[in-house]
Amino acid sequence: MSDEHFRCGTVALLGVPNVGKSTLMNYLIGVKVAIVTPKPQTTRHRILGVFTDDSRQIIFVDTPGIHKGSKQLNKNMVRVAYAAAEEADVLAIMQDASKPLDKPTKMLIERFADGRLKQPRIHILNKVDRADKARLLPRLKQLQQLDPGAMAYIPLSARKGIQTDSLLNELEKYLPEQPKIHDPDWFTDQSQRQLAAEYVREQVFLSMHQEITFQTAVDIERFEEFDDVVEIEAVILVGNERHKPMLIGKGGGGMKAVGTKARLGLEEILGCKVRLNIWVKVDEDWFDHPGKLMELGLGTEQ
Ligand SMILES: Nc1nc2c(ncn2[C@@H]2O[C@H](COP(=O)(O)OP(=O)(O)O)[C@@H](O)[C@H]2O)c(=O)[nH]1
Ligand SMILES: [Mg+2]
Repeated sequence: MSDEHFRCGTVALLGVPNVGKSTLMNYLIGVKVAIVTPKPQTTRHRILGVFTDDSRQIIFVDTPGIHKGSKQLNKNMVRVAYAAAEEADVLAIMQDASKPLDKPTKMLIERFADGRLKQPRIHILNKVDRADKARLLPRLKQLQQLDPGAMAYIPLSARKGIQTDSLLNELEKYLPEQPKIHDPDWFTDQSQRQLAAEYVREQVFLSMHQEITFQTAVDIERFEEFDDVVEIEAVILVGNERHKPMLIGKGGGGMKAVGTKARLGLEEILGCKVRLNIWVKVDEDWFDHPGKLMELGLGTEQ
């Protein structure tokens, strides 16, 4: 295809926590660049995932879910999501179609439907693999009433890859005609170091209770590449002394399981052997300190 008709632009993935934004982006680009867990607020910062084929390059911006929360970390996360929306060419607003439309989702839709942001809006009804088919049509109608000005309403399953091609084709229509911005081999803005931190955090999120995961962050203190192995030293920060033994587990078993699973994932994405050492450190209330958040890459300037 000649460059003349190539389309390239950015799509902000927006929605309340847990609707499947990160799952969708990973599925579309074919690599897990954004971690996924059943816990809300898994995604903490903006992550780019780039899909490229012969005729288009779609730069997805995965965002933290838009939610309420009083801590500085919550506020930063929501700010990051709105900033991504302002800069995007298209807004993809996602909801979980397997559950009744909840109030936060409704408020979010209304907020974008007011037209303050001029970009075209496409609504995604995710998790249709788990949704009651009879409820889908009324749900689509309800959505059309909430946001009659949207360009499309697309039911799909990010996990199963159902109808995701329709989404790509629909998104493409609203991207500017311009040559690709990124090299087709480049699929994310996440550094290997960031991926390492996120893969460890994913395992902590999967194994621990939500009360603990919110207060957990991962910092990579050393990331060193050798010919056939990458050595990584990771520190898991917990916000409370009580959480440390819970995380480490009996005889260190909890930590060992987290380490093994994170290492296997990293070996796959980095394509080489990984030696991973993990330490746990207490840093009281790190999630409410703007300076500490900046240090961890969780400030608003990202
Ligand atoms: N059944 C089903 N589950 C999904 C689908 N997409 C995402 N999920 C699950 O929903 C949870 C939240 O997904 P995630 O991508 O982290 O949501 P995010 O917070 O919006 O980024 C995870 O447990 C996913 O496996 C889907 O299409 N079908
Ligand atoms: Mg996410």
